[in-house]
Amino acid sequence: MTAILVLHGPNLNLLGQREPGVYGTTTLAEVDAAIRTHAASRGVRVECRQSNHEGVLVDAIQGAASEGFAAIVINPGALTHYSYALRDAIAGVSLPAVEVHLSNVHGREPFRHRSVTAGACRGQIAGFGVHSYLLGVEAALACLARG
Ligand code: CA2
Repeated sequence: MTAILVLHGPNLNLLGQREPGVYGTTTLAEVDAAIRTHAASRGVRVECRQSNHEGVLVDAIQGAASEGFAAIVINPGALTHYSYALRDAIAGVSLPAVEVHLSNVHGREPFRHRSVTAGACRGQIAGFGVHSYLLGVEAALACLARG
């Protein structure tokens, strides 16, 4: 069965607990449950992990292929805007990666308009709340289907 690794970056563990006006009231556990339900409906397995640490995310990306994952869906959080280490990790693996964001980063503060990681991904999905992740799974599957 195809397996997709879903990575959540720094502070996303706070979802549903702070800033509901920006990020909604859905908790990370509920986001992960929605991703798993969607993935099951598409006949794929997902594993969701969150870390507040750049290096842990880099290690997860580097190890994804050997752990049996076929693709990565990643919300790098604020690392999106400045982590060349994460960008290099994504660029350094052969797996397709899809960047997702809950909020529409392009309609927010100027520093959020730039993603240093998206260029190493197949593409970026932003602004659809929890649905961004489900669309991210769909995009990852499309990448796998077309090779
Ligand atoms: O919109 C997104 O998904 C972001 O990746 C979320 C990041 C932000 O830095 C990016 O610019 C856009 C922030 C994640 C932190 O989430 C929180 C949730 C609740 C309370 C505080 C932070």
